[in-house]
Amino acid sequence: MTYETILVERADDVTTITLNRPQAKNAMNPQMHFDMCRALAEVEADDSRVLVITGAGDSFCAGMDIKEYFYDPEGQPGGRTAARKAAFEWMFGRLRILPKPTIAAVNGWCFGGAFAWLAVCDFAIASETAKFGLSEVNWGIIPAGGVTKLVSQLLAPRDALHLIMTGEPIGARRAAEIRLINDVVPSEQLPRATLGLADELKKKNPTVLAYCKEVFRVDQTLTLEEALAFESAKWAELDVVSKKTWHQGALQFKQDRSYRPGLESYDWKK
Ligand code: V55
Repeated sequence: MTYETILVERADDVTTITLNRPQAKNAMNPQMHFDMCRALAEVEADDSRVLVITGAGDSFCAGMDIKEYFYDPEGQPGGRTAARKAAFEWMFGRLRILPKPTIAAVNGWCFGGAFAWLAVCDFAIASETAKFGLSEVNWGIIPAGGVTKLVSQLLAPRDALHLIMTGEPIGARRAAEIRLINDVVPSEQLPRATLGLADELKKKNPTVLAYCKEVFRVDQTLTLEEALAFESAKWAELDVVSKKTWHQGALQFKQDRSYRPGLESYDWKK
């Protein structure tokens, strides 16, 4: 499938979506939201194991396109409604709950609205040249579209409010320090580091990974009492769906001695 504003490639069971408006620092215009909706629907349905999202050129994603997403639609009937619906659909209706691991490979500038979907990716690895900032306050809006909420969930309050209220950009090292990202690597190593993590994830049972991710997400808003019940229920559901795949894990350890559970994965394909 080809798109106007993004590139979608598939290699070794890893789908890579590259935001491809480098002349606009990969700012998200309405067309990009429509393209991302379709692309993520495709990734959801295909049998790729890991999704990577990155940017073309020297930018990861400069946020919502100020002219095409915010300003131009002001006078039009419906305004931003259609584009905003599409943006929320791909970020929160699809990417956030995608039943496979997602990695943001932050290759450069990452601003404003990009934080909304950076925050809902499972992992983020950045090039040491990447810069992150909540630029909203710098031009007279608040971080909306879930950005304030998600940043406040991801970061400590002091760090979140500093980004939100100063609009001051931070480097990748600082971003790793405040745990906005998992790791920072030299630019030329970003693809290798990203695919290295993807390879680790590909060794795990994909069904189990999907349940890990869902339970982690849903647990956030539950009481301990509810979470204990939910985790037991989801484990029981996984046992049905996976036909107790963990019995293989137990036998390969105790009987075959073919792997060490603390250090590596059982062979879930057996
Ligand atoms: C922003 C982001 C949005 C949006 C409106 O903070 C404003 C910027 C992620 O979507 O719809």
